[in-house]
Amino acid sequence: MSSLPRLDDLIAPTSSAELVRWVHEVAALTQPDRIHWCDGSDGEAATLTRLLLDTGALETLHPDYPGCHLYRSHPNDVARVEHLTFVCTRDQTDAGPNNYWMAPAAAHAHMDSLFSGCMRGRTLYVIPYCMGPLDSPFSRCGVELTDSPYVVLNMRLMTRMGQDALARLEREGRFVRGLHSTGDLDPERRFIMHFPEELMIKSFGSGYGGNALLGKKCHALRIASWQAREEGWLAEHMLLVAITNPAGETHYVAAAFPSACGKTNLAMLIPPASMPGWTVRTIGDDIAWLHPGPDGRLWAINPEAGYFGVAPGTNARSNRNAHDMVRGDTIFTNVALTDDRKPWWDGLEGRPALDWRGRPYDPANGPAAHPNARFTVSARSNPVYAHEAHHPEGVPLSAIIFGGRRRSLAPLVCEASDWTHGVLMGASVASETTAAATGAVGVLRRDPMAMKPFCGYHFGDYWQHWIDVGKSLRQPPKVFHVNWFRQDAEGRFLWPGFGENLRVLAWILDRVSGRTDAADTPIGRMPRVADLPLDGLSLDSSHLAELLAVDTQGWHAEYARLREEFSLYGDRVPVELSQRLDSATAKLEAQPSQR
Ligand code: OXD
Ligand code: MN
Repeated sequence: MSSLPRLDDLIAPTSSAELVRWVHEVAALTQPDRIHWCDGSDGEAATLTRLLLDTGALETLHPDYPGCHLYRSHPNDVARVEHLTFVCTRDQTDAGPNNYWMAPAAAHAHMDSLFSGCMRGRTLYVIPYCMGPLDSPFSRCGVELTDSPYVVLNMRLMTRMGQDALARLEREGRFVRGLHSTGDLDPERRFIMHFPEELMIKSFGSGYGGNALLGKKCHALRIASWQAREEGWLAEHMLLVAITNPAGETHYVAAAFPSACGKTNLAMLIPPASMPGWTVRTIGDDIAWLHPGPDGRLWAINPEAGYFGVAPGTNARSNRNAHDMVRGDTIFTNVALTDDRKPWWDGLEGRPALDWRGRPYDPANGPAAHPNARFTVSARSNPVYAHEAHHPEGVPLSAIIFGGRRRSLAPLVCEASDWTHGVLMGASVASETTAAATGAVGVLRRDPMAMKPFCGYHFGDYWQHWIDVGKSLRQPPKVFHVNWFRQDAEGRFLWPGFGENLRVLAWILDRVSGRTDAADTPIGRMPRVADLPLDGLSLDSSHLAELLAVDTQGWHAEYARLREEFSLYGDRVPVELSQRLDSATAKLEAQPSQR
């Protein structure tokens, strides 16, 4: 039975007939009491915040945190759900073994049955948004329809949302459609479905960021990666930084690490005191869209406008910029509280009084803040936000860095001999799992280009696309692999990480500028100890040797595992990539065993 919409809800503030038609179609299916077209204004945000405070969904914090609020999600809804995330292509093979697949017709039918009537008693919010600067030819618009005011407030911090985005969308006509409802948060009725051929997303049953803020992973990675392949560019799970050396030379670097491996920390890195004259500024901390430019270089934009960062571990020592940034206008999700209502998580001073579920803190119940507790904050609050983030043409990349969280084997840094070798390095990224997704933590899993949960199509085709993009570049960025997470036998980290990572970045930039040599090894080019700028850092020389060693036997086993994993992708694995793996193995064989 269809209820009559209110008259003012039918008066849509847009000239896009397609958008109006879709909103009415969704309203007929989901039966909301009201439709609200978001304009992105401060007044709108204040009204929604008040609404959520009144219902108790948001809570105010200590006055030292002006404009900040606490949100507690349902305890069963605290992370991305990869096993419930689908890519629904007409031909199953296009989604690849790296995605769960369902036939589009069956997926639509299933999702529509879940959405049927699900917004009764609720408001349907229409969120027009633009991923990327409003005036960039590389930006893409989308519209999220959701029944969650929390999602609206987060999307306002994370994207360019509201009237200006709507105006661009009306000019362009094309937009990604995302339909979202928190439903009843029943994990049995939770699905995140992507229809790349229709530029459509349907997400039901979760309010958690990666599942519900559809501009982020769903649009800017899964759908965008598909569009990018059709159009000759790359949508990647990468941070973007501007690094300026003491001579005033600025380089732009993109880096791909799996979730919760410190992308936000690297993007906001504070140079160590012993490296005066260096500055690092953030362009983005999670997603980069890369386009071959007319000059033969690779140009990058950050499609996002805010950060959805992991809170635990963020403190004045690990990331003072982020620590300062979340002192105002921030939404905290699933953090603990001190007795004077300050947000708290592991790594901060003070003591938790209430845990992330609002219970009096009791260590028997586990950590006080959820390990995947988050902050959502506008990039404008970042003290080192780079003005280049607004450049419509993006920034030209000098280097691309891949990395993972690996306690053994992968050295501190290694340079690819050329682009295709770089693609092999990217395809071999592996990392120990973290709390950003549901499932076991600390298990090594292969995460090619850090895109395992986010690539919207077959990995074999994706690697081919990477190789093809490289061929279109006359000055491709140099490609590197880093590992900040090596441990000794007792589980102690061998490398201090955080700000000290700039030493590795400095070597990388020296390589880019041809200022330093590197040693050829069977796995790539590596610095000799004397090449790394280590002044002011006291590091055990045996640790350094360990960090830069090549464990020939270990790499043999690694390449054998990689060959096995490539075989999962069948004949779509590019021949050039397999050949590179063969030649990498042959190089190891020519090398006397080091262990
Ligand atoms: C994220 C993630 O939230 O990668 O950025 O999980
Ligand atoms: Mn991420």
